[in-house]
Amino acid sequence: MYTLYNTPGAGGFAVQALLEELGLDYKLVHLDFDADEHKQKAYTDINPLGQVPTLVLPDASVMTESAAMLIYLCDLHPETGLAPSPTSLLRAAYLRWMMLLSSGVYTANLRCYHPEDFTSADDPEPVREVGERHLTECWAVVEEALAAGGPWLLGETYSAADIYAMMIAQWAPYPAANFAKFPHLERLCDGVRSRLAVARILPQHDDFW
Ligand SMILES: N[C@@H](CCC(=O)N[C@@H](CS)C(=O)NCC(=O)O)C(=O)O
Repeated sequence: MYTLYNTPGAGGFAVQALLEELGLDYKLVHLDFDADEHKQKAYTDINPLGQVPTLVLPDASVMTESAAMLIYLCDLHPETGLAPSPTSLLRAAYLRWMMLLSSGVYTANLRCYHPEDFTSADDPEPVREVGERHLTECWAVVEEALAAGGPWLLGETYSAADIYAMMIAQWAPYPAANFAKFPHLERLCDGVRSRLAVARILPQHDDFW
C-alpha cells in the first residue's frame, strides 16, 4: 500500500492519477494548507521541505519530488506501457519532457503564483514577470512539439509525461488565455481528462486548480 500526501489541486494530482492508471492500492492524506499543516513537525519529519507531494512506499521508505515518483512507479510497472523502456528510442524524449516539466514549467509556475518565495525584495512583481515569461517560453516548446507530432508528448504513445503536463497546464495563472495560445496543449489536457483513471479523481481536484 502506498500513502500519498497532497492537498487538492496540488502536485500530488499527477501521482494520484498515475496510481489510478496503474491500479495500485494507495491511501490519500490531504493536508490542510490553510492551517499550514504542511509546515508542522508531524509532516516536516516526513518531508523536511514541507512540500507536497510525498509518497510513502510499501516498505515505508519516503519519496519526494513528483517527477521522480512518476518515473519510478512507471518503471516498476513496465507492463502498463505508461513510460518507454530504458532501451526504447522514445525514452530520451520521455526523460526530456519529464525534466523540462519538473525543473522548467513547474518552477516557472511557482514563480508566477508565489513570487515572494523567490526574492527578498519588497516588490516580488519582477520575479512573477520573469516566471510568466519563462512559463510561456516553455509551453511554446511543448506546443510546437505537439503540433509537429502529437497528440501526446510522445506522438501516438500516451505516457506519464502527458499526465504531468496536464496537471501543470491546469495551474497556468490564466489557463483560458494559455489554451487560446496553445490549442494542441489544450487538446492534450482534454485527452488526459477523458482517461477513465484520471476522470475518477478529477472531482477531488477540479475546484482547487
Ligand atoms: N519539486 C517539487 C515541488 C513541490 C512543490 O513546490 N509543491 C508545492 C505545491 S504544488 C508546495 O508544496 N508548496 C508549499 C511550499 O513550498 O511551502 C516536486 O516536484 O515535488
